[in-house]
Amino acid sequence: MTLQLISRAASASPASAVSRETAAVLGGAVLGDGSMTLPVWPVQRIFAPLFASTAACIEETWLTDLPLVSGNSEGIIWSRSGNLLYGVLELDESDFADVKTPALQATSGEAYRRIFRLIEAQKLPHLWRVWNYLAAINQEVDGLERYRQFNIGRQDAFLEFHRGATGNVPAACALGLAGGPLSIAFMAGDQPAVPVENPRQVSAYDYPTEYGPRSPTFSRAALAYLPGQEVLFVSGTASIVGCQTVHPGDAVAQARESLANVSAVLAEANQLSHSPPYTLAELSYRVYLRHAADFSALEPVLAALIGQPGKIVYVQADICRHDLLIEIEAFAAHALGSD
Ligand code: 3EB
Repeated sequence: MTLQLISRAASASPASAVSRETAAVLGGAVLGDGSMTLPVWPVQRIFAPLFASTAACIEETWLTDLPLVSGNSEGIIWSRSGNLLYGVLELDESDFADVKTPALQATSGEAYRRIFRLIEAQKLPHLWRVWNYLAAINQEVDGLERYRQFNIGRQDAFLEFHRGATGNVPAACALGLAGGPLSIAFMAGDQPAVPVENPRQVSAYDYPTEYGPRSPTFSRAALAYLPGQEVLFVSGTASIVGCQTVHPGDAVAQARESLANVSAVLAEANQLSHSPPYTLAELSYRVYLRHAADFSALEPVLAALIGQPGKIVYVQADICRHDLLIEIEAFAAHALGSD
């Protein structure tokens, strides 16, 4: 079985909708101004300005070569192919407001509980990769930043489902958008992914409480296995060394530090991998920039360091610490030998 990530400009015209290879698409995301026709497969809508793109929207799709089974349960639109499941869930915080719990905390807890119920029912209980988007991520509400509220709900759900909140946790990203619901996309499988950490960074699940009452629940990367293929998900990676933000106010220095962290994660992944070494040049990237004005300075720096500008999608989004200006995530897949 193979899983492949394809990025392309998407247009609003119905013609492009017709030409899509629907049968092979497990799911994906559309990024941009939302003007395109929505596809029929599970799609995460990421309404955010794009850079370096002549298109108003970009479509990222996960293609597979096995038959698909699709469903809608727990409010999750999902599709599975072999022992791989991709799902998307959007929850409005206003539907989960209660007097005791901040709405976002209640909503993130509910979202993850639904995800765990679905993947356990589908007997694909191992979460490999999660993509989290929420409005106003850095805004303080009732004395706590919303990202930190999100973290409480997420960790509660992991613990409630006896998954533990350290060690074997999925690769992830968590970004802020201008508005919209809590949006979570995820990939799950029948086998646990192999978590990868970064020796330059404290594991996020071990962050001290100065970064929030509950730690974020994610690993720095995950290696996961399909029949005949190894896939590598590199989590959102930022300018953090140890547990501290470095180079505050300097987007170019943060970009270099973030890529140094991606390189360190690749080196760790390569120790664990069953395939030839992963390189920066082969990865497909999503790069999130807090400030649109930083793009023209950052783009040549990243293009030079990565060497594959065609495989980078640039998106404007808020990062989960107010002093972080950039976050970089990546994906690659390698064929496995028959041994
Ligand atoms: C960091 O390293 C930056 O909360 O799921 C990166 C990737 C970050 C995932 C998450 C947060 C998350 O702490 C932020």
